[in-house]
Amino acid sequence: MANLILILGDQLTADISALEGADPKSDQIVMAEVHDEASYTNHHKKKLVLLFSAMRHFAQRLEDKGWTVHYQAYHPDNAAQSLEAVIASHLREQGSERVITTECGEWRLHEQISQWHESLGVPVEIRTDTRFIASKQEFLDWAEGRKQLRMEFFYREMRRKTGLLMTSEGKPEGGEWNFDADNRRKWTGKPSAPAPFRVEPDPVTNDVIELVNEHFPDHFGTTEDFHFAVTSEDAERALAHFMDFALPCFGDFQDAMSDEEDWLFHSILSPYINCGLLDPLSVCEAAAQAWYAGQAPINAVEGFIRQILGWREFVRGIYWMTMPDYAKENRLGNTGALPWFYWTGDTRMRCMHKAIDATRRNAYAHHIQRLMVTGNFALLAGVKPEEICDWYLAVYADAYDWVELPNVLGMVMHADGGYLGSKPYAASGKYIQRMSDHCANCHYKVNKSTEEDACPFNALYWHFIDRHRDDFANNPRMGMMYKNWDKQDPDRREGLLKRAEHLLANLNSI
Ligand code: FAD
Ligand code: DLZ
Repeated sequence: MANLILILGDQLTADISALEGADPKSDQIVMAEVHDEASYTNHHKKKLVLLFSAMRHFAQRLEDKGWTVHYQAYHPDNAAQSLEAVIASHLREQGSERVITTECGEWRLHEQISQWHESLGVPVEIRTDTRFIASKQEFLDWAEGRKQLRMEFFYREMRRKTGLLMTSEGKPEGGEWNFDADNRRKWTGKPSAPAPFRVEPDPVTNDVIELVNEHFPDHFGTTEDFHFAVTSEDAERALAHFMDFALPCFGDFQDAMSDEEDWLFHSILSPYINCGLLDPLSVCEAAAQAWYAGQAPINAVEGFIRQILGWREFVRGIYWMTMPDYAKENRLGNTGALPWFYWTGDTRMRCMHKAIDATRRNAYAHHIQRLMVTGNFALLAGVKPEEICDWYLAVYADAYDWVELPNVLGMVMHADGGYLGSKPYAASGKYIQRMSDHCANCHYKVNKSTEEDACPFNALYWHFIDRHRDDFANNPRMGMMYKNWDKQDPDRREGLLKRAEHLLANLNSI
């Protein structure tokens, strides 16, 4: 029986489950650049280049291996502008009897594909995505009956399951499960941060850059200086580059931010892991190997592995356990609009400007910029979860709903009631000062609170604490904050609230 095998833009993995047992002599593959996928959000131009170029290279690879690949390159005049329309037209042409695909990552498209057997009139086999370390069912089984779902405990299960950083007696290597306490150093320029791994665009990528500039001019960001890997070989080289030059310092400076350096000691691997060019488990194994070989310390290796084995798997589990209702959550009742400077970087707050500008140029900002700068500001400013989620989905090369949504709606906005953290990651300017050198170059003064040139994070922080007393005063991890707030001089409290009200009324001109 001839099958039509659909491979999506984030399924660029040679052993993707949709290809299991397939026969290159009879089965045919479909891959398509389509308007519907390219424009369901205002994808960063570099993300479009990455995906379209990686898809083209992957299709070529399959053809070289003897597969017939029907590849649709993007054109606004293509008759088929959705994946369903592409599949429908191939079914008509080839007369295939069945469609096979691997489950897709996002609820939106998953819902559509789940209905295809009816609309297309042929069986559609949707296979498990085996690239994740925990299946959806495994996560549900783990979650069942637990009062609280905490990443740390799920992570330990994943360590046991994979044996990563585990002794032969079943104990965590280094004697601890988690070395985060060692991972909070500020970076003051030493040791110097490695240059990020670069691949110069080949002719395929250059064609895509031209296409994106021509047909997606209004999308966020720029294609300039595109240097992402677009093949699995180059993504493997990016992994090796990280292991050699950044992993040893990854832990120490994991939470640091710099006015000068966009990438610090982060891996910049998420764009590749998420679209299938790198396998998450192999990445973790490579990191563990670096520790056993004495090339990186335990705090770095454990911290790195936890991000993938713990956080990445955990957010995916939460997403599929709670969707579609999850996307509508807004437990803090936020109604604020997203300030326009999120799209321009045009703000006098140095840390916000730096994070947004890096995002515009690179389609990348590291975790602490996302969480404690742009995220923290949206939380304190009471931005509607939907608006800030749309922004995060648009602006990063690694953004897909399944991973972006829990991180933003849950971790940043605390809009889900606390799956991603037992308290909100709200912080004043002091945190940013402690972890970065931005404040020294800022128009605003981090040591001031109520004056016109006081760091906006300060008054907004206390306003957040004050206005959410009912939500958090009984949270044991927040009690100290309320004590601090209550014991401040009433005039000072009033001054802080007034300053915050002024900021909230004038967010676009901060
Ligand atoms: P590193 O710091 O080198 O970490 C290693 C790897 O761990 C990453 O490549 C990634 O695969 C994984 N990882 C780390 N933290 C997380 C996390 N919280 N959730 C899931 N995986 C994690 N990650 C995405 O892949 N896509 C997103 O759309 C995304 N949106 C985010 C939005 C917000 C508000 C926040 C706070 C975090 C978001 N993250 C997202 C998680 C994290 O910030 C990125 O994975 C990380 O910055 C990618 O850069 P890196 O590869 O250099 O990561
Ligand atoms: C993100 C994306 C983009 C921009 N374009 C395409 C595309 O043209 N064709 C395709 O098959 N996939 C694309 N993708 C990835 C899909 O949107 C992705 O499979 C879903 O977001 C599910 O994770």
